[in-house]
Amino acid sequence: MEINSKENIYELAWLEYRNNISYAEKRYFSAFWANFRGDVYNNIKKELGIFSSKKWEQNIKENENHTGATIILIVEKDNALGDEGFEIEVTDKKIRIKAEKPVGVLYGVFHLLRDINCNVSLKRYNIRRIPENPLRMINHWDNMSGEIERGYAGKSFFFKNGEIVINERTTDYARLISSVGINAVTINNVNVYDAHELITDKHLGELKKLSEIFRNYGIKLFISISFAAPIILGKLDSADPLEPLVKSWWHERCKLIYSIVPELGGFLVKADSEGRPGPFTYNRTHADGANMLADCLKVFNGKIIWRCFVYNCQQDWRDKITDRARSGYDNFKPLDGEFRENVILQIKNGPMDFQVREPVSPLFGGLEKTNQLLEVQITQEYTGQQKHVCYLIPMFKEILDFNTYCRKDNSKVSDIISGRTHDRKNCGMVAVSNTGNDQNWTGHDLAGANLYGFGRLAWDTTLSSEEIAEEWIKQTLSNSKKVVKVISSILLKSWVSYEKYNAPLGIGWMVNPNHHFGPNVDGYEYDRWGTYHRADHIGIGVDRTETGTGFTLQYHKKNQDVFSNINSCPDKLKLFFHRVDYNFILDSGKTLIQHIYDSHFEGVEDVEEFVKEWSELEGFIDDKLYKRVKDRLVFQVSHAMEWRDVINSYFYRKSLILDDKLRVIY
Ligand code: GCV
Repeated sequence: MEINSKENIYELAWLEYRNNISYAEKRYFSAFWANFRGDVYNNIKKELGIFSSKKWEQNIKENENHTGATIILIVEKDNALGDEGFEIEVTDKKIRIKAEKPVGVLYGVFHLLRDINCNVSLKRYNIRRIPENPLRMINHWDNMSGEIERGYAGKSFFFKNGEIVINERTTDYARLISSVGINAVTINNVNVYDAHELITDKHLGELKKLSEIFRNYGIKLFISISFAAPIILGKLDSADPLEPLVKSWWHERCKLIYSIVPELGGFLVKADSEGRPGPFTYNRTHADGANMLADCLKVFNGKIIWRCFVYNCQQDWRDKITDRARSGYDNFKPLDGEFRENVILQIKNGPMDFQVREPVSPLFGGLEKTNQLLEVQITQEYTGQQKHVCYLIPMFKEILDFNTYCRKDNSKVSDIISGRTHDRKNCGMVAVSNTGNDQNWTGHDLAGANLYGFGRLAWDTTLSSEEIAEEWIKQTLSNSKKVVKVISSILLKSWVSYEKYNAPLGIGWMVNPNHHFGPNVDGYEYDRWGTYHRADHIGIGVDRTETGTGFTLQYHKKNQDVFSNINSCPDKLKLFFHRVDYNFILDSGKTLIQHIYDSHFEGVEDVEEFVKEWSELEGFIDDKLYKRVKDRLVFQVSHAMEWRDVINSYFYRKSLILDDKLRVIY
């Protein structure tokens, strides 16, 4: 349901601050005192006010004397806390939140409010928190028309009919993402179709306003730009990054932009990818392109975030040499060390494109002298489009925990992107947003857990999927034990259940081309935009080892050895790395074909179980919410059945091997 802008009734997701009058910490929330002032201070004051009144219908006032129970907010030197860290200490009379910068205090306040909301006891509460990843970003794929590419939660709340929209929802959004520690956001699509003019006089005034709203919640505004802007806007006949006219056009443009929007964080660029313009047209490298822009932004402290999603999207089916999985590494590894310090390479978690299961991109661990940002997707393009429940935090945890073996120690993905491995500061995590103008922000009510969870995980990658789910449920839906238990159980199983009825064992891509919803085993096999599984009557998969495309060689030795041997390669990725016969025996002891049949039946049974579990919540949560989720789960069952039947029937007809259990396979 789209929000009704006239009534301005927005659900505030995990910032609803449900009433809980009896709670002991109420007494601290009648007074506060701060030793600093400014825009961030104003937001902190507002936040404390909203919390106090929503939770306890109580006013909180600034109190100079701060004699009684008071919240004390302090900005003071403490180098170890850095720009965003904070410390909270609770005594009988005071809650003291200290940071180096006002934004650290803001994060501390959000942390405290979260803990109170989750019923964490404030007895002996004494904590220090510093974010693990320097950059914690959200990318929106919003077009200026108001449509969202791969958006499943309504229209954009940033754009409408070619204009920037700024209203109460903008601030609500800033509050939401700031409260989970997000500190950067791009508002427009990386495919810059209709947003060339964002960097012209026409929109800079509005961008300035947006950047200030975000700044006051500790968030840097970024925008996506087109590499061809000198041609489109400047009427030059080239966008060659080494061409003096092009360089000076960008210099002048950046001066103009920063004269009006001095707070801008920088640009995000998708170049030479899926038809987007880029340096390849001029026989230049991605380093040439990114560095030229980085030089323009350096004086303004701006950053260039440059995507590594570069591949041949028109691979002919007869071409068995090209391997899309190789392309990120092939394109960027040779440039390692050539990028300016204010360039950050944004790398998708896997070498393909946000499939339900992929190995980690070998660029992590491959690049050693380049700033890196891990890109994940919380908009559920390939994971059920927010019609299926699919809690993605367990997937992100696996990615972060992957050991690249690029060093003896500190060589997990989480070490690399936090800067620990290579001692870097311009690095972190980014997610493609799952939000829109739907009243609940994310279409599927349970998809809110992915937005919340991404922020929490980007701040602290050691948090568990269980902890994050529990926090989100308690704040957003209910503190009741039963509700927490049922919804946690559904969320925590949902990714693996989705995987069970999706494309098997890491092969990916068995979706309908273009919109990517629903099963179509040969959709991309016969599409011009080809990505191939090469199934025949004997087996399926592409040999990506040294005897095949050589993709496994892009990993460090230990991983190479695991992935390139069909027996040591984990089942869950077997079909990503190997061509496997239907009769091959997997680690589970089953043949490949029997695994495919069984997992697809199991996947449906899992979702049927979700419906049963959810039904236990009738009367325990808001009725409308109960019904909305129930409807989606019921749909999910029928869609999972479609997946099961299409996939099983395809493999049965290819292999002509009967299911051991003789279930109905069409
Ligand atoms: C924004 C996939 C998606 C595209 C997306 C692209 C990207 O190909 O289907 O919609 O474009 O990834 O990440 O740039």
